[in-house]
Amino acid sequence: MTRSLRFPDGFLWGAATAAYQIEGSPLADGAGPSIWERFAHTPGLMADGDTGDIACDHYRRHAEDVRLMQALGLTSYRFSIAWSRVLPEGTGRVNAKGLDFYARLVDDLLEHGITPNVTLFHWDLPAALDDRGGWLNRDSADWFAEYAQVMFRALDDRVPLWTTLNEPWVVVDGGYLRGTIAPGHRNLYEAPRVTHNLLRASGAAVAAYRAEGRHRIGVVFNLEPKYPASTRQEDRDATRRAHAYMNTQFTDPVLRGVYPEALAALYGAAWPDFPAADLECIRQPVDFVGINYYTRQVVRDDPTQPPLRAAGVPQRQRTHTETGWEVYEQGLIDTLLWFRDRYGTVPVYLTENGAAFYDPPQAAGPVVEDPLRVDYLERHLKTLRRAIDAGVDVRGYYAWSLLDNLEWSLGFAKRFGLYHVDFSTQRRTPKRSALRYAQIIASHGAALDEA
Ligand code: PNW
Repeated sequence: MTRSLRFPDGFLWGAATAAYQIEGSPLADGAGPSIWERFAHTPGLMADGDTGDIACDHYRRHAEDVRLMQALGLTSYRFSIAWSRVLPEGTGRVNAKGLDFYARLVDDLLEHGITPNVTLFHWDLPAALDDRGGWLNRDSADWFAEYAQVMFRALDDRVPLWTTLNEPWVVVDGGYLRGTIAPGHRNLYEAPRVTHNLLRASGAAVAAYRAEGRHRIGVVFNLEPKYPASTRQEDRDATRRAHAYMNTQFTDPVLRGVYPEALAALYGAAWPDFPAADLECIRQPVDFVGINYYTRQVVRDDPTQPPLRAAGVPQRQRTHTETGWEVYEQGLIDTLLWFRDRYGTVPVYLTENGAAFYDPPQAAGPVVEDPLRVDYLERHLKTLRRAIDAGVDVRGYYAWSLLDNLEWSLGFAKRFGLYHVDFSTQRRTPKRSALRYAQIIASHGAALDEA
């Protein structure tokens, strides 16, 4: 007899998006520009010259998109607020029209029985704040707390789940070390300072929430398990360094109040002496942690590369996505068990999981066939169910993403959506994975048994 894969009662079935990736109309109704507006309009930085000027036109089609969520049977939707729609200069004056867009979206979600899960920062820093040093300025923690407070006061009566930051590692690594995303810096000295100010900002927002929020707040990390390419000591050491850089650089200070020791050696002379009191602010207890899981990395020591540039060893025999990520669902349970063992029983949401695959264009067909994404979804949900059986307190799952969208500097060519978007007509078409996810949701996971 097969054990039923039904998920626990109250488990949230979601999909996720981010403001700049889907909304379009980035300057509408009095919004200020963000660093993504600037980055995307700097020639040569975006694949195919793509921008978020229109994206999925969600700013104007949000009602239609909520109906797509309803068709899936979603019980939760994770989205982000564009800070500069609400505070065009980043601090100070509030733009009522910007706030209003999100208030209407929240109301619409609630009317459809969908729990909003709101991310305050998914990478689109107001450009006005970048002009003041952005995340390199220690004042950024106060700016963020001020903005967070505006949002709490406007929406906490209707929003039960808040997250401060999405994936600080990607901001630090892509935005300040490698320059692949906004603001496009390449500076080893900036990276650890940005880590620190992002985490201080998150802590300050959590503290503000404790003062006046009535629900729950957490932070979202992208975690990627690291496995040594061999049993050689050099490979094991390189694996530990890669893990400290990508994972515990963020989770340890927030959940234990310390930076991993390995960081000082990794950053070398760029590692600053942070005031000890900052760690107390960073360590504000959170109500939950969001984990974004996509893939793993197999690490081999490479003495010819700087320590933060460790490239993974390709696993050629296995399936990879269009962004070059190995499909490795075992890494999800490994990560969740590691997280629970290291940090204890803090509730977890899987706030992103998904895959870019090439979806063959199907002229006017009712469904886009995406067998690889169906397989990815089923593998990861089954593995998530095993983690819950093993005692990890996982409260919900969010597929990345509801819609094909702007995959940051990779543009529109990398499609992660459950719904296909034709970017010339804005027509949305369900992919097979959307229909499969709807079945799984309707059966509360039991339909996974047949897969
Ligand atoms: C996440 N990595 O980004 C983001 O939260 C989404 O906005 C994005 O569209 C999605 O994943 C797909 O890429 C990541 O290099 C970017 O490990 C890079 C990494 C992880 C997550």
